[in-house]
Amino acid sequence: AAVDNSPAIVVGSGYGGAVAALRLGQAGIRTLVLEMGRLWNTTGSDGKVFCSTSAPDQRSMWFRTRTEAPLATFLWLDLVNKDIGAYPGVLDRVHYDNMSVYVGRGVGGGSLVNGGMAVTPLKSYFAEQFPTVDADEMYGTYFPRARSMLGVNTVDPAWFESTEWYQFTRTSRKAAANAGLKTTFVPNVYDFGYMQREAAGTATKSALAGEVIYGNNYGKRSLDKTYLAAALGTGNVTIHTLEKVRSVTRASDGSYVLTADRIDTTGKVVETKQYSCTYLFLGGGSLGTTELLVRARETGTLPALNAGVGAGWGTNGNTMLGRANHIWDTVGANQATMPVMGIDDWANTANPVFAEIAPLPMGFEHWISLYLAITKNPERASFSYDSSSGAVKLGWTAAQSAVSVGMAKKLFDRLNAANATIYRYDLFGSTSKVFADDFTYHPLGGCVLGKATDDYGRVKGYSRLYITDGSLVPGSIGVNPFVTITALAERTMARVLAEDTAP
Ligand code: FAE
Repeated sequence: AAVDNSPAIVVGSGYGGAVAALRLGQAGIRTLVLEMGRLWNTTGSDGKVFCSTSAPDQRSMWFRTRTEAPLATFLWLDLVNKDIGAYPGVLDRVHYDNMSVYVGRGVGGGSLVNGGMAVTPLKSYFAEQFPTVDADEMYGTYFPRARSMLGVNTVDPAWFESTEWYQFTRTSRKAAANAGLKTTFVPNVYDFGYMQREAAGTATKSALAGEVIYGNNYGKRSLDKTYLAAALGTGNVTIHTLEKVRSVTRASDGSYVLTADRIDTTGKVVETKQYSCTYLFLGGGSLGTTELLVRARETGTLPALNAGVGAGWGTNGNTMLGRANHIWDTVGANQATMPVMGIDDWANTANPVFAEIAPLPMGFEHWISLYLAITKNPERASFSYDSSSGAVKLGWTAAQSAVSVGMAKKLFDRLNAANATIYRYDLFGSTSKVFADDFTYHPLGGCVLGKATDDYGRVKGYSRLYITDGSLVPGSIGVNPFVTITALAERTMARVLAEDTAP
């Protein structure tokens, strides 16, 4: 097959890939982005790009015949999941032993399906996680650059206090205050001006229509509307969709050679393509990038990759749970899907937890307060290559999840005691499962900065090979991760374009 040559190739179009594509394009470097998911810009028979959360169809999940929503049940009834047709839908749930990982698929990666919470970590914790990175420079230059490019904004506090759509958040805030716990507003990339118009009935509802994990039809500033739109605007960036990079090797002239499978919407491989480039940027996310490199090292296509590749993976301590409120503490039938507040107990060194107050929009009053707790779980796992099946496996154990649960339980036992409330037992499938300890939204690490790469994301053992995504983050960042991933990618691109690509 003919080899298609580009000066630069970017694998994946999530945060890390989008930053790389924009900065390369602006530098005048012709760049090809390879994305395994589809471009989400055409409407289905319902006139919408994304399907609704309450009646999901084939657009919801990546090649599934039934949806796999994080909340499996309600009152132990399997009301939440629906049969669907197999299709390259926008949300994937990747199953490993004891842990499954939610990721976005499509042009924009995780930005298409996530809650939009745009949180900058505590500077001291960032410095603890990234001891070799100049934190002053990050907080002075790259975090502000990332926030401004991502379109981060905050909910109007007066509207927040008065709207029915955030009753659920105010009720959780009150319960936290009763336990002496601090809550804090968190910024988001969803356009809050748009949300207020939704509430006023002057704009089509999206966050106020339950839309989030299967995509937002309006209001969300996903990467296809920000970084990637700007990247295409440079005239130097091209995106190929439904192309999954399968392997990477290096030719004798030092160029990288990629093999990619192009699929159709049934998942059938319709073409296997060969690409080559001088500069290769990996933005396939913690799972995508790590899997590619572990396989490359173990099958000998990039044999000089070091032992840091495949190591240092964590869940950001994710644990989800629900509490049952008293009958007078209503959460409202109407709930916005974009979280705007968290319980911030990170400063509690005995048990650091940051718990996002999550929505559970069911269209009726259910008295449930839902939380996504981010705990300071120190457990890390490694990926390994199974040569008989060709699969890359994750060595995460149930005992490692139990550490996150133990930390979340300490905080919420305290909160329940202060309010004389209890946990919900009916939300996560099997009877009396209180903590969802078997999935994460925040896969981090696998190719940690300074270990698998140098301090700027240059892969050790190879020149002109870079990582720009969540695989650089060492398993934990204490808050929702995409602002950190974006800011680190900005830092990498500034350095690489200044030092490595000069003629
Ligand atoms: P990511 O965004 O996953 O992008 C990787 C891209 O590469 C994807 O589009 C893949 O399809 C593609 N890809 C992977 N492998 C290949 C390959 N071999 N060939 C071609 N393409 C490939 O990576 N974070 C927050 O900060 N705030 C939130 O509110 C939040 N909520 C979340 C809610 C949900 C339901 C989920 C799933 C995640 C949430 N996250 C949130 C996490 C956030 O989306 C995630 O950390 C970032 O998307 C990771 O960015 P990366 O660039 O690392």
